[in-house]
Amino acid sequence: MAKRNYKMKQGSARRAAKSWSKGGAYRDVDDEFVPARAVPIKPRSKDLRQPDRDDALDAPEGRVVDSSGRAWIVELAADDGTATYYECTPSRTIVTAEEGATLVAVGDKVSIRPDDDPVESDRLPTAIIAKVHPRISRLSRKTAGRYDEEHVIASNVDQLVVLASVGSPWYNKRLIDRYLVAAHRGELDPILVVNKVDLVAEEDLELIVEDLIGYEDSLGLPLLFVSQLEGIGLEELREALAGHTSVFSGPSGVGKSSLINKLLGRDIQETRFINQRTNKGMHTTTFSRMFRLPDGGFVVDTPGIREFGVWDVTRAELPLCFPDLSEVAEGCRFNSCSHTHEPDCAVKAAVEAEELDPERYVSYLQIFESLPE
Ligand SMILES: Nc1nc2c(ncn2[C@@H]2O[C@H](COP(=O)(O)OP(=O)(O)O)[C@@H](O)[C@H]2O)c(=O)[nH]1
Ligand SMILES: [Mg+2]
Ligand SMILES: [Zn+2]
Repeated sequence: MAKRNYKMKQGSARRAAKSWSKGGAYRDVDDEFVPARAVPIKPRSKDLRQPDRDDALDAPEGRVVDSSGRAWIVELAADDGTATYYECTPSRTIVTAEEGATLVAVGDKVSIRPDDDPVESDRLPTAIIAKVHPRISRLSRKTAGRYDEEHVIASNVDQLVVLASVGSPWYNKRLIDRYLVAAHRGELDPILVVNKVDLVAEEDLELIVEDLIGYEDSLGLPLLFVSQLEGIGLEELREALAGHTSVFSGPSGVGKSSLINKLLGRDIQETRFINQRTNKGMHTTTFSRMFRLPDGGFVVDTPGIREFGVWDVTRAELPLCFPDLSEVAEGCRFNSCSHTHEPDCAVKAAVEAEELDPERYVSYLQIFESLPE
């Protein structure tokens, strides 16, 4: 389990709710449709992945900062603080320890072999990705659709910003709890950020804080209420992100890209790299991209997801991904209690006694059902 190295800010959510100023009328938002299609990224033949071979040793090492599912941008950082960017494709004989997972993901450390062809001034130099270095941490989900594969949304990040909003769309605790399982599984420290507080009246916001405060009180999660639009809570968010590499995830329309714009002080929708060769939309919100924060640290913007299937957790492991639940579970009659049908289940008793949040238990049951027996 990942170390909790963030500063606990008890009561910060309540303070944010109080400091919120009145006046935000409901605004129409263009809740753009982002397909949940996760492209399973494979070399032409899976057999060509090579876990051991290491002739990529001399190749320069960089980090994937941009993924379109077809091409990847790799940043090579020089000692003097400058960086060179390459447009890359994976080698057919790529070296990677990963099987059945996204081949190259944003955040991956990779070794690349720059191509020899002369660089044209109006496009990035090209290179081949020879090796993907082992992933230290990851945000993964079950690939949507017909593929039973791991979709790596971002790798080698240390913090997961679970972004939700209070209207257009409304937050969904089932989804939040799925993210927390993924954070636990992927060795990430989660923080819960609730955006668009300008959309609700003050008294409603108090109810919302009441509804979500358990994440801070029982789970020790940093919980921040912000409004990108009105600039509320952004200082606290900056503080929580400084020095970390954080992936922003959440449904389409919660404000991931606009918040990142605010944090960077520029418009990330603008094309960062011009892809003259394919002339395809390399840089719409359907892709993940990593940015350097002005105060140190990095953030990853990701496409909106519509489904978040928990990846690589067994039914037996699931209670461990619910620390509040597993704490109570010590009192169950059976060690192997699944907390679903067994007699003398301390978890069910705690839910009935309202010592454990019934909603967390609902999430547990729902994820439990979604996992293979
Ligand atoms: N009212 C309100 N709207 C916001 C706020 N933040 C973002 N939005 C709007 O929400 C919509 C979706 O934002 P976007 O950043 O594209 O969301 P993403 O899909 O999560 O990247 C846009 O129309 C934004 O203007 C906010 O704090 N308050
Ligand atoms: Mg976006
Ligand atoms: Zn039990």
